[in-house]
Amino acid sequence: MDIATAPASIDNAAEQSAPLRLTGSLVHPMSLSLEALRQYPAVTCPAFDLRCYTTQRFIRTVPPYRGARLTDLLEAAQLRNDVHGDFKRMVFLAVGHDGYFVTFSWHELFNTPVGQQVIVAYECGDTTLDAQQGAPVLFSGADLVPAPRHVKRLARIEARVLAL
Ligand SMILES: Nc1nc2c(c(=O)[nH]1)N[C@H]1C(S)=C(S)[C@@H](COP(=O)(O)O)O[C@H]1N2
Ligand SMILES: [Mo]
Repeated sequence: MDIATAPASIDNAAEQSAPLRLTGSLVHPMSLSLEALRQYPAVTCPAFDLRCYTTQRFIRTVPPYRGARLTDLLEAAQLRNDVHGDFKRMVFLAVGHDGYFVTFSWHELFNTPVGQQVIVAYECGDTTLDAQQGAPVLFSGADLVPAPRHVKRLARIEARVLAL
């Protein structure tokens, strides 16, 4: 019996089906499967060159992503606004399964053109993405250097109100 590989395959199966969670300062925290993401209006972004910010290394040209807007998902989950002005101090963490994470501010998402191009993708070109291919992928299409806010295996979006 191969006792070394059995638990690993169970963990792998669990992670494959793990839904994207929307957590934190929300009226309706949510869990969204790849199928559930398809219930939201689909947007397609242009193909782009993936380039690392740190090294400036060209990684590859990525075909057009198709997915749901992050702002549409957050509107469905409804942001809490417990204290007047909370949105001014609200940030969002986009966390990958490996612990890699990046941030967005409320103003960036809801009050600049950047937010209109932040998508949670489940298709790339002609390919439907599964977890092994990195789905769901968070992608910020207006960024000058796209790799940092291109989060593979997105696990969680957390809304937080910052305090001094
Ligand atoms: N989940 C996750 N996404 C990530 C990263 C990571 O470490 N984990 N690194 C980012 C950075 S800094 C770069 S340069 C690219 C690397 O893309 P590649 O793994 O396809 O080469 O992925 C981005 N997305
Ligand atoms: Mo990078």
